[in-house]
Amino acid sequence: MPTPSMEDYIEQIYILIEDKGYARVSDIAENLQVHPSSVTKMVQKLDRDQYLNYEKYRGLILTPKGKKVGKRLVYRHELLEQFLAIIGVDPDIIYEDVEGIEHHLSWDSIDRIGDLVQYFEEESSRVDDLRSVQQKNEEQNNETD
Ligand SMILES: [Mn+2]
Repeated sequence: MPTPSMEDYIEQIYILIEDKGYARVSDIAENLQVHPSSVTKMVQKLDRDQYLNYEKYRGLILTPKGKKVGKRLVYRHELLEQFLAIIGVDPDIIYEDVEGIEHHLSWDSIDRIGDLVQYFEEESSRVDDLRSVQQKNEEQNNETD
């Protein structure tokens, strides 16, 4: 797994606070599979950049700026999971794939993917049409194997 980015930290902190009401350094470290000292370092940087307020022994809270960014990052992650599910990606690899691509897309691309997800959700026959294309391709691949 590559080193988690600043965005991964903000995303995880946002999720932890949503779920439990607080985000501990040890929980962040576990979720991101990094050493607690890396978390402390990043949390100090995020504090300097005004995404959160961190006080040793008292924990951390997101600033309005941190909350806004966290919310957007979680939305982006969930949207990309929905997108990959709609286009038929194996559920077992969706999470890892989203982790791999989410930081590399512009917000323009994210919004256009949002349009596409909406397009499929508004009419479920559109998903069925896509599945029949996929089935045809699979049959062709089997023939040429
Ligand atoms: Mn993510």
